[in-house]
Amino acid sequence: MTRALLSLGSNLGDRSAYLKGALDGLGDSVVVVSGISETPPWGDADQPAYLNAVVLVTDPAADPRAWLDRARALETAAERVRDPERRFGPRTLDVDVIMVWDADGTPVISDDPELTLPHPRAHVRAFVLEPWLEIQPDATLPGRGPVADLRKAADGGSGAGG
Ligand code: PH2
Ligand code: MG
Ligand code: MG
Repeated sequence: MTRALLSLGSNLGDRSAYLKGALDGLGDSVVVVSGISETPPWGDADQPAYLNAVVLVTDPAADPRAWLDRARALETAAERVRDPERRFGPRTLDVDVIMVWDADGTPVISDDPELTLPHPRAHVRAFVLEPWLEIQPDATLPGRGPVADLRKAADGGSGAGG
């Protein structure tokens, strides 16, 4: 049994439908979903506003790599086109793995460049911290501290995307 916290974002096309498609795709793995909020773009300011949410998921077998594969499959199903010139540009669907907990509830820490855990920029992103607090008010980000404190320090606007 592993759990993961995924962040969902969309700022192209029918944003609500893309988020709903992702939640449907996660199916029985979904434990709890935050509300969906419209947020100003981080990173490249020159793009439409996002709809963002986070979702806590669980699976008897999924390891961190499997969560990443599922995230990518959801993005592909949403017809996401990757622009190599614009890493933080607009997208139909972005699914980021923010945290993974192992079978006994211990957070997985990893510096694997393909899947760094916890997500290396989660602590400064209001669009992740705010909905996370909503579903886990006592959450802590390993190495960074209580999510409630991080949320107070994070601004809602500019910052590195990804
Ligand atoms: N994702 C990005 C870049 N900027 N801004 C907001 N508000 N929400 C996002 O999900 C987001 C972003 C690239 O992943
Ligand atoms: Mg991503
Ligand atoms: Mg992202």
